Amino acid sequence: MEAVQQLEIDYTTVVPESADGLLAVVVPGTIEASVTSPLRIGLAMPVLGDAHAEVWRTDLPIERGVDGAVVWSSAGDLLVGAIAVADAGPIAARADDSYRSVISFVRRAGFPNILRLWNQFPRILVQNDGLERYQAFCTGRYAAFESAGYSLEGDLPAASAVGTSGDGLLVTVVASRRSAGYFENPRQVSAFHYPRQYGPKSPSFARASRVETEGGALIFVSGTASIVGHVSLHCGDAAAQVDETVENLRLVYGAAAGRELRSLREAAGALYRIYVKREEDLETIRERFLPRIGDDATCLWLRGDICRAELLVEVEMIGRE
Ligand code: 3EB
Repeated sequence: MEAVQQLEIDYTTVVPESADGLLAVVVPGTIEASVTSPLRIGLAMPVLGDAHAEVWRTDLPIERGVDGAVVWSSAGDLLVGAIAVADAGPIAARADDSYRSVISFVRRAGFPNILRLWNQFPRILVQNDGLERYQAFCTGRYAAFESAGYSLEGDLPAASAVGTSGDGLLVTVVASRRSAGYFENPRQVSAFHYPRQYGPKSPSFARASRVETEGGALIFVSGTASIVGHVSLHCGDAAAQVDETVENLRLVYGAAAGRELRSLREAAGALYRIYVKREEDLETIRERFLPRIGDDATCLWLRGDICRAELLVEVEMIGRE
């Protein structure tokens, strides 16, 4: 008998009609999170290439619900939730509100271990009152984690924060009943230890997280870019940024997998989301990136703004061990 799969993620061009076995679908388009079956998580970013939906399937019975502004779906030990809030007033306050809601919800629901957060909001690099909106977002996120009792060092989930062309803040969460492991990259300063020059409060995320499931370990690698130490490298050079990013992914994935990878091709069946800042760099980035990953890997290419102006590409991964 095949092992029960708690979570399988595929890409399709057509969103399935039936909700059977669908934990969530991540659909490029407007930001939306609703409890219409299955949970539909909008991506306010254009897809570069064939339009694909990311389909999250499970063999386990699914529960779905709404809790305040959080819509959610769970199967076994895993829960997926999303909260969409209007981008009114300061982004720091919206980040603080939405994180408080998410953290309190996952705790009440019995899935207190947050594995992964995706943050999407527009005008990420626009300055307001001397702070970029991304930096303001980081202050609100930090405040929410702090007030929830996080140590903000070694107990933070994997994440990404990407600038969209939509409106509103969308936060998506994956959380577990089981405790998770959190991992860092030996050649990068942990984001939660970035120096003050990157903003008044450091970004609250781990480089990767890992949880055991019925079907093996699930690994989430955070948005990863051309950063060594805490410094962005290869400004203006998309191909060189890909090389640096691939090296970071290889090391972070290896840390979470507990084995050294000679190349990303050894992360069998991994899923990659690639955020490209300027569409004119797409071909350069594809040609450089695709030979570095396995033939069995799956990619979703999106047009999104990266949270440092000089970064042209960011890549995140989901893997199984
Ligand atoms: C970096 O390594 C690039 O603020 O949640 C990557 C992943 C980045 C997550 C976040 C930011 C975030 O600092 C930017």
